Amino acid sequence: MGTEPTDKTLQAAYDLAKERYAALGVDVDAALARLARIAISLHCWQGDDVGGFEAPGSALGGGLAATGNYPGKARTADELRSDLDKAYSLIPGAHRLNLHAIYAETGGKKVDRDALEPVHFAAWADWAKANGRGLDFNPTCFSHPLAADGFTLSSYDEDIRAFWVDHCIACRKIGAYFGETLGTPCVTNIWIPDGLKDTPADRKTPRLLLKESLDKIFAEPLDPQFHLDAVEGKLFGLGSESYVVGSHEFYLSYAVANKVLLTLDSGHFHPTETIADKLSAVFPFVDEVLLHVSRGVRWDSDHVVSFNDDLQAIAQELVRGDYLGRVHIGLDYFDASINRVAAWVIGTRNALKALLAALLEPTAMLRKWEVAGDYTGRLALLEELKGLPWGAVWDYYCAQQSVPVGMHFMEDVRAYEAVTLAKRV
Ligand code: RNT
Ligand code: ZN
Repeated sequence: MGTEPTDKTLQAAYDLAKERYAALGVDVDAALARLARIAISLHCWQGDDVGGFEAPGSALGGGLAATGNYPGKARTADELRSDLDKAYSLIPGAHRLNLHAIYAETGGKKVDRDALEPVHFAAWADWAKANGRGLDFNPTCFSHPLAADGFTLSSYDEDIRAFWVDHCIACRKIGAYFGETLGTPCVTNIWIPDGLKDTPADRKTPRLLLKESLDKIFAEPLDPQFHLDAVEGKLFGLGSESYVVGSHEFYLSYAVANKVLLTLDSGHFHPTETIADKLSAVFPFVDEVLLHVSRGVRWDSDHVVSFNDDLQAIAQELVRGDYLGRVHIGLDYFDASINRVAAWVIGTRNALKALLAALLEPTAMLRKWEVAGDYTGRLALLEELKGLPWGAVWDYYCAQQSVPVGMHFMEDVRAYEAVTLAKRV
């Protein structure tokens, strides 16, 4: 891993990088100041493979799968918070936490999901407040007996629908409590697994039922200062290969018609589709977007976020379109085959690196050449930019934010694994 670069070498590399960017008219200090204001919502569920604390060993449903059995997964909320604290300490900037309803703390009492209340999340809110973190939230419409046949809000069974409507209403109240307690709006995101393995005879009725359920859930307006609603579609899941009730077009239309946020999960589209291209297409019609930054690999939509072309294109669109003020950036992946704390750290640092690289782009120059029809110049510059020393800027930013520079975060991860995770057997 080498030795930690000295402040002097970091500073020297940064100064050289600044000069290179200044030659293109890019203000590096301003880019770092902007980056420091971006809060990414870390997904709590990477810490325990989307298990939650309802019942020990409860099976993951809804066509989601976390493969691998790396030792040390969090078994309690205290362990999960401890793991999160470790992860945040290795990520530059101030970030949020995205919770799921199955992470309620009910003190050993069985509380079904339609009866959840803010008090069951008080410890999370206290922890968030003490650490200056915002919270986001999600109803958990899977891994439950009433979701066992694959249908929740769009079920033909009225009682099943009512149960999940009540759960989502309970979750909005919990989200509003987070927003009021922490003074930053909580985004509560609805994703349901509803769909069919094989070709349906009726695509229409479940979608009408879903619309009806959503209308009931959102009937009570909540103050956007504290609470925002979002809806997330998907192309297919395990067991819903042929039909997903809550498809992209369904929720895009719902979000536009009902003024809720649209969630775009980068793993939820055809492999050659990118959500980068969708941002400028939906922003004229929706006020705000929630991103689930993820990475699809063949059948899976939830690999650890990698610094790949897709991620960079998303970050570029956010910066070029000046959308950072209208987007809530969340992560969504679950890898159980590697150290789970490292998975958070690597994915979040990658998302931040991509945002930094985008903030360092000479956007005005690129646009000028494009408008003038100089596509050759545009290509030449875009390719040159890939080799510019943004890494020196990133290293400097990590040091400035008092987090490990480069691979040194792995020393902390390994020490935490040896001292804490290894004892969880
Ligand atoms: C599933 C959706 C959803 C979940 C989380 C756990 O395909 O992406 O966001 O990953 O709710
Ligand atoms: Zn998602």
